[in-house]
Amino acid sequence: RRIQIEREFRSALASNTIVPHYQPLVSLDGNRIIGFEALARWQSESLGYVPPDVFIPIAEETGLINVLGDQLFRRACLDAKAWPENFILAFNISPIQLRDPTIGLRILSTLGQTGFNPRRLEIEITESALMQNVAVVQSVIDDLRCAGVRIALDDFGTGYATLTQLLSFHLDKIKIDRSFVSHLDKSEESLVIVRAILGLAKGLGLTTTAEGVEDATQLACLKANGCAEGQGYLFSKAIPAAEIPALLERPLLYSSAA
Ligand code: G
Ligand code: G
Ligand code: MN
Repeated sequence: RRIQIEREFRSALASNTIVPHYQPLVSLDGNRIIGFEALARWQSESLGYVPPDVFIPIAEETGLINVLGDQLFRRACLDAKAWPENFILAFNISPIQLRDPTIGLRILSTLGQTGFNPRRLEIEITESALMQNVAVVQSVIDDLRCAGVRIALDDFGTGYATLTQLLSFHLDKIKIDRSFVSHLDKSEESLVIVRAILGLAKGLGLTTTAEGVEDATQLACLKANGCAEGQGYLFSKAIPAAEIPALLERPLLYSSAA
């Protein structure tokens, strides 16, 4: 099965059939959409839907992640140019992609070619990415930040980085992992952790996004504790680019939630 997926993956890559879908990023101050995170989606004719958890690791093992990433990023920049002018695009870069010291310059070159403003781009990287090849990662982050690109730390709280290690990088945003958000209403411990992360971020001057917001209780709790942005099924799952205009037409659900 793995060999079959890999074969289909190579042909999907050649025919550009793996495409980004977009999940809204919502400002909790008034529940306004302020941008979208690109998430790779592959609907294969022979295999059906293949989730990124399956094909991203294959792309990484085969070394094709750079080709895939570049393809998805170019497409995302072009799609994002059709959005309202101030909307941001968030794009994921895996630890393997960060081993390549040219990734930052490739991202900047695609921004130049597509005419997408670097100040509207947010690159998401995980804690584990920061722990490997520290010097390379640092220089990639510096290249990007110099050009105005913001850096978000994805899945915060699930990795093994120490605070000192994290703080040695210049970051702009922390994304609170959905495992903490999903237990907010049931577990006192999750609430304590979420509050601690929000306090830490505030003290360090970083913005915060809560991932995996699924219900109005979680939303109210995040808002009450000063979280700036949210993302999750409560607002919308990731949708194809073509569905974005319709999503922006109608008011967001829960816009009146406390
Ligand atoms: O999209 P969810 O829908 O299933 O994504 C699962 C995982 O795959 C997440 O950890 C997400 O960061 C990762 N992922 C999704 N799209 C991309 C992408 O375009 N590039 C990279 N590197 N990872 C992605
Ligand atoms: O690791 P990263 O944060 O990039 O991955 C985002 C992943 O989270 C994707 O797989 C996306 O489909 C998923 N996701 C987004 N919103 C929700 C949600 O509200 N609940 C759950 N369970 N998963 C979500
Ligand atoms: Mn992400």
